[in-house]
Amino acid sequence: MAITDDINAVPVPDSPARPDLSGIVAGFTVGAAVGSILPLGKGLINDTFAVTTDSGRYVLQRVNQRVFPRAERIMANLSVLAAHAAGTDGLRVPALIPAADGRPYLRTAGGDLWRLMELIADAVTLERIGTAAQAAQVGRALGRFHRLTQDLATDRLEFTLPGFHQTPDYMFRHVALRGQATWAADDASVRACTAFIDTHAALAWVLEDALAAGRIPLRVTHGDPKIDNILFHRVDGRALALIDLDTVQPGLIQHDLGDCLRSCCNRGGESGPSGATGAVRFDLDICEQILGAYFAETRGFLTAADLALCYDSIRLMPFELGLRFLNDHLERDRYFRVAYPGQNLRKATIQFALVASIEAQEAEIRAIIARGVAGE
Ligand code: GN1
Ligand code: MG
Repeated sequence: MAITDDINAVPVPDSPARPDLSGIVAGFTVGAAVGSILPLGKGLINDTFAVTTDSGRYVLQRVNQRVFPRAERIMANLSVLAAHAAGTDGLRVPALIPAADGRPYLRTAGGDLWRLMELIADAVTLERIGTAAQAAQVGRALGRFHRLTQDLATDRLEFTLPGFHQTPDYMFRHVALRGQATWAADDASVRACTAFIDTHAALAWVLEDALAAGRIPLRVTHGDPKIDNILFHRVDGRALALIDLDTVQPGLIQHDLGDCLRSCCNRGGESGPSGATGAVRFDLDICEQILGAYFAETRGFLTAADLALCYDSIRLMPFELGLRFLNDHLERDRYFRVAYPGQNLRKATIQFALVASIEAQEAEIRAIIARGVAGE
């Protein structure tokens, strides 16, 4: 199928057969006997494994080509980012291990694309934020990423996922799906979601309008700074790196900030606590710690227009993800990996409940932003 820039299109499926993981690792220049290969992390898009060999530990990933049909762009961006980060403190870019032919990836006969990366030592991910210090580390890490990339010209980076955070596109898709997915029309949860979307439609345009009007610029973004994508030092708890760099591309830092907060301030997690979604709450204490540390790193280059959009970014990103989960449910789970049918719908409901919690605490959140900006 043709490669396309349409984010909603679904080209080449990855081969369904169970891959020969040891054979794949042997195709890279690790030059050592392969020991264990175990699933790693909870990513919804790529397949990820931790590999142990005689010479060290690595991360093996099959890039999901339905989502990233132009994976070579990811590799190009990683090289630019690694060169830019070289010698700086606080932005670690995991090194890619070359395949036997010297390329930074390996393509199997079936067309799958694999890459092998160094595994950052002594690093752990957190299931959720447990302490104020951890929250501050998150804000610091994201702020450093933005600070260290603010002098990296966006035209040096490729768009790995065109349209990724263009919320209006997900709205247009949603409107089309309402007409198509008649099988879901009577479901009470779907109806509750669509009613919520109808009352919030204008929100989808808030950042795109600001960009189009020239009020905020495109900058280098991570694209997916959720809690699972932050590595912490196993002993001292410092944030060591932002990982999952596939979506590093020109974008709006507001997307990153909103996405980070929607992930970290939702203590129940994306799949929610067992039981009612009424318990979903946006945690103000975590928000305050993250923003305080984030603004401490980014003071001096964020503009008044950037800051004025902060609150709207915080409610936009869970809204966008809710839309994306719901759209995927209506498309019968083609994009996000699901553990059971209906999980995307449940996750959509949780994201919309998070938006509602943010809106119920608007005054407090605006006060937190003001304090963070002032450095109080
Ligand atoms: C996806 O693959 P993973 O889990 O890192 C998604 C993000 C979502 C996230 C929600 C390329 O990230 O945009 O916020 O799930 N990545 C892509 O958990 O769509
Ligand atoms: Mg990701």
